[in-house]
Amino acid sequence: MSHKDCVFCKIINGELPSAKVYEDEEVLAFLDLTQITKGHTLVVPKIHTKNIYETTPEVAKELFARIPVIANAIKDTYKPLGMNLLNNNEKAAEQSVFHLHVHLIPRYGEGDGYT
Ligand code: DGP
Repeated sequence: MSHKDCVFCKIINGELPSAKVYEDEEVLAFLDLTQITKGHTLVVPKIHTKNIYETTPEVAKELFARIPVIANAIKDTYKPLGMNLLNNNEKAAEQSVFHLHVHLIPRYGEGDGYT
């Protein structure tokens, strides 16, 4: 189910463009607009749920099950030294898009711009 005002639902539906990193029936991964570091990617379930509080175990399982393969694709492409996974829930925790997502943030050592 998609939400008409949700920017990630629009990306999933193809109404808005994105630089896709990975896609299957349940999950889409695409480059984050902000590129906190090179290769910064968002992994989202295609089913709209607001965040970790409101999702289901099934959706969370589908989402997290894809992350190793996506993380390795980013690792092979960008050759980072490491990678942070980040999931923000609610405004107080910096969530700005209210469609569950996980940030994959490649790290390149001191001075990579992410603190
Ligand atoms: P968060 O603050 O955790 O809710 O992260 C939302 C991220 O979504 C933020 O890093 C910027 C990114 N973002 C917002 N709108 C778009 C968009 O239209 N396209 C892409 N690729 N990323 C977006």
